[in-house]
Amino acid sequence: MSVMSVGDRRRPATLVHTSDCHLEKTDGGPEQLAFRAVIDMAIDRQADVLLIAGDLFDHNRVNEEIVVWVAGQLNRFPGPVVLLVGNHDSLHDASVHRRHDLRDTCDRLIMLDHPEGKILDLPGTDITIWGRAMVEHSPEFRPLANAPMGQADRWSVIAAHGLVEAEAGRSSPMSTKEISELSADYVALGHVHVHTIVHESPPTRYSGATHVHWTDTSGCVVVDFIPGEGARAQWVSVDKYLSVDVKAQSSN
Ligand SMILES: [Mn+2]
Repeated sequence: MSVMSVGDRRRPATLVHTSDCHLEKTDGGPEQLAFRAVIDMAIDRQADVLLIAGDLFDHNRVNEEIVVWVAGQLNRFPGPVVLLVGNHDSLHDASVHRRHDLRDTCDRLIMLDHPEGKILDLPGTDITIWGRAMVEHSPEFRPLANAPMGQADRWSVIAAHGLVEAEAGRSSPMSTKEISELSADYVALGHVHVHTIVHESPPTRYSGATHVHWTDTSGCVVVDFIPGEGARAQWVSVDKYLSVDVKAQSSN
């Protein structure tokens, strides 16, 4: 169900939802181009919040060069950036996020870094985001377990990285039943690389990877929170921002 009240006083807000950026190489390739383009689009649209729903990095051994580049990109966005980890950058002891804490260089970055879940009230907005940090990508990890009830005076967003309607024994499972019982205005998923509308109420989507190799598309989901109506989500191509040569540029 969606959280809705008569006389909705929540301020309108726009959230950019991306995931599965799989950043690793610093060769100015399609992953870097797409990530940079998502940031440009979010700035252009004056989005209030940028949410990354897991797999920002491709693996836990990425070198410092790409971490520094990512920090530079995130710092270009003027609002809060919320980061959930995924199975490629999960939060175990050898995690890239433990070796290189992006919060050291990104003042506006907030991490959903608690294994049991963490609620964040985002500064300057009426958006609240909850998500559980994945430590091990295993069948026991249930990304939506113990999700809190949304509050009527906040835009409630749930972020999760895993597989909806996974076969038995697959890791990080979520069920359609669980999703339909969530009390939230929007559910932001990561893990599936193709943009997918998973559920209508609450609106639930996989943003898809910032760059999808096999279709050669780059984009993310823009979510507008509209008082009295709820969340209006749309996948947006970032093709028009791809032309700049990333490698030739500094972090700006
Ligand atoms: Mn994943």
